[in-house]
Formats: sequence, structure tokens, C-alpha cells
Amino acid sequence: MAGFTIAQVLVLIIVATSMLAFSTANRGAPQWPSRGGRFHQLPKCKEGPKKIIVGGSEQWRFNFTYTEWALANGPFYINDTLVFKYDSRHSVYLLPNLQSFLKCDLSRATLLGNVTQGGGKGFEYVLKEWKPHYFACGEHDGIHCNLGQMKFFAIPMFRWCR
Ligand SMILES: *[C@@H]1O[C@H](CO)[C@@H](O)[C@H](O)[C@H]1NC(C)=O
Ligand SMILES: *[C@@H]1O[C@H](CO)[C@@H](O)[C@H](O)[C@H]1NC(C)=O
Ligand SMILES: *[C@@H]1O[C@H](CO)[C@@H](O)[C@H](O)[C@H]1NC(C)=O
Ligand SMILES: [Cu+2]
Repeated sequence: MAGFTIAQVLVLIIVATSMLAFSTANRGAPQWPSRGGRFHQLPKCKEGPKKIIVGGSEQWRFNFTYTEWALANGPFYINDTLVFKYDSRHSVYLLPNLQSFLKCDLSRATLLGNVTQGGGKGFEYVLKEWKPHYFACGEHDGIHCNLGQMKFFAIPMFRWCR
């Protein structure tokens, strides 16, 4: 495990278990392959995509453990909307991979919500793809991400219903 700290290994395990949640977290269990094995036998969805305020009443701020929040409030589903509400000291970036997420390395990050977009109704981001999304605040060279714990990842799941 050269070069990996225990914390990094833990995050890897968390990512792996979130992937497993893919098969267990969906209420309205898979109905297929049943007799005939056709997709139209999937159950009807009880609920559609949701809007989720990141951090709940704490919103997007310094010194709140978003990794814990995401684990407690997930899983998220494809087409769910994450709403980031924050004041002008913060922002929202997408980091390219696990390594940059662990290090809070913003050098190849993509700006999603700038410092003004968190006001009012907040900055909205739709989880469109089944892939890990690594979110972080980009302010103060990664200090908000590192010390402020303003980072989390989301792997949106498919709903096994139609
Ligand atoms: C962060 O939270 C901890 C625990 O609640 C507190 O002791 C600390 O002062 C906070 N730090 C900042 C910079 O807000
Ligand atoms: C997400 O929404 C888009 C646009 O409304 C739709 O085309 C797509 O099928 C949806 N994806 C899933 C997995 O529900
Ligand atoms: C943030 O983005 C909005 C919308 O794209 C833009 O109108 C605004 O000028 C930007 N603010 C800053 C500080 O870059
Ligand atoms: Cu911040």
C-alpha cells in the first residue's frame, strides 16, 4: 500500500461500499430477470428525482463534515439535483479524480458555482451521470476543502424502476 495513508484507504473502502449500495439501496427491489425477463416488468417508481440541499440546514460552509453528511443522506440518484447554498466566501468545484479529492488538489478542478452563485436559491447541480462526482470548495488554495472539510463525493445510482 505504498503511498497510502489509513485515511486514504478508508475513503477507498467507502467508495467501494457506495458502489455496492447500488445493488441494495433501491427500494422496490429488482423484478428482473423474472419470467420473460423484460424491462417493462420493473416496478413503477414511487418517487422521481429530488432536490437535495447540501449540508441541510447547515448549507455549504466551513467546518462541517460533508463526507459524513453525504453518507448519511445518500444514496443519491441520477437526475437528482444538489443545491449548494453559500455566502461569497465559498464556491463549488468538481475535482477530476479520487487522488485530487484526497489531497484537495484544485489544480485540475472545474469551476461549477462561483462565489456569487450560492446566494438566493443557491447553486444547482444535476447529477446526470453514473460516475463518482468529487465536490469541493475551491477557496483559499484548498484550505476550505482540507481544514474546512468542504468536500464530499456522490455516486448517483440508477433507480430500478420506470
Ligand atoms: C471547527 O469546529 C470545531 C468543533 O466544533 C471547533 O472546535 C473549531 O473551533 C471550529 N473551527 C473553526 C475554524 O470554525
Ligand atoms: C434523466 O433526465 C433526462 C432528461 O429529462 C432523461 O432523458 C433521462 O432518461 C433521465 N435519466 C434517468 C436515469 O432517469
Ligand atoms: C459568477 O457567475 C455568474 C453567472 O455565470 C456571473 O454572472 C457572475 O459575474 C460570476 N461572478 C464572479 C464573481 O465571477
Ligand atoms: Cu469554502
